[in-house]
Amino acid sequence: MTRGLGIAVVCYPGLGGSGIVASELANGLAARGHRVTVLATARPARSAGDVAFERIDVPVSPVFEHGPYDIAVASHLVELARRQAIDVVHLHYAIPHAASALLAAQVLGAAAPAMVVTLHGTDVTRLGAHPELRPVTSFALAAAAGVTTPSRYLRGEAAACFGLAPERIEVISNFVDLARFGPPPRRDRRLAELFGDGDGDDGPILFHASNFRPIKRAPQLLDVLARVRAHVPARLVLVGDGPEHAAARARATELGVDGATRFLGWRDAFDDLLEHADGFVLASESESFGLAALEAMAAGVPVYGYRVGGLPEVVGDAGRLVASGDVDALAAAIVAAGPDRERLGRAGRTRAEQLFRSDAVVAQYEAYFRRLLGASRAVARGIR
Ligand code: GMT
Repeated sequence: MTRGLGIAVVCYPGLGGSGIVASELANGLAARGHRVTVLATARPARSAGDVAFERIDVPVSPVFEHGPYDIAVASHLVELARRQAIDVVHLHYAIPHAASALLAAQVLGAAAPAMVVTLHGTDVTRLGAHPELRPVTSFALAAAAGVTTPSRYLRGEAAACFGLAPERIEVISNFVDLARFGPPPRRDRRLAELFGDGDGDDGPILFHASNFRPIKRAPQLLDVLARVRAHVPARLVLVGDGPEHAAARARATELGVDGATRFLGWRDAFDDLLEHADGFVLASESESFGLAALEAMAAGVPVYGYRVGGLPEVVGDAGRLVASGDVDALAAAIVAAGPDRERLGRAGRTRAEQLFRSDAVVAQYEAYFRRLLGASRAVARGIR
């Protein structure tokens, strides 16, 4: 019988997809018998209570403006690896985690665990090329035992940005909990009730969930809604919070679609609402993957957005993607696809089941870790 691995997972616990993927992966690996410890500045929302968690405590001092997070992560890893058997450290989001891993590995020397970095998106596409970040991040990624991306698109971007050979980067897709996100036994009018008319039936209700960062272009969703409403009396429910939340609300007022929108703010869970929507809409300028789109697909909800980044790899035939920034085309696609809602929704669920099952992807990570460990042991024994 193969022994369970000691795995440390480092991630951001905040509102982003990288923290969701990291914590759900940690849960899945623990369920497969591995000893998993999650390290973050707070316990991530979806981290299971029975997975070990250690808080990274970044010192504060009037001497420095920003706490030395990167050194705190490295030091915590060193201390953890000395205290318990760790085979693999899996770091989510390269900045600054790749550099922290390199530092920890240097301190630990020959006893260092295998360092694996999963690139998630803006750590490549927005921050990766920053001159204050790229030299060290490229060096640290080259030194890591393994590097993964959730899409082929991001692998290409990462290889170009950090000068890595594409074959050094393993594509392992994100995944979805098919039990948590699924079509409801019977769709009901709970979204319409948010507008105070649960008995009415006057047009599709669209859904959006994000962290409202500028890259999501959330205000543009209201422009899309206004254009769709020129044809059908659609409405839009938005979940989440972030820097452009206020701008999106203001855009709804400017366009006179206040009454057709509901901003629900941040919620830990929204699957009970999403599954009753007629479509999931996003206007992102870039998405390495689009985890929220996958969750909608698993719930049997068609996805409408722009043909950017890794979204086409994820969405396939489960929705409609149009040229980036073409608000008219996106609105037209939503209107035209309306009668196809059930078929597109079924295609999304099938695609999620076939390509993005959590058990299959967790097993893929496990096999990847074992392969890296096998290779490093072979090198240590002088076997090529
Ligand atoms: O890169 C980011 O903006 C942050 C990151 C996150 O933590 O939300 O999002 C990225 O990682 C997700 C999980 O892998 C992907 O589903 C998102 O598409 C990706 N965001 C971008 O590429 C903008």
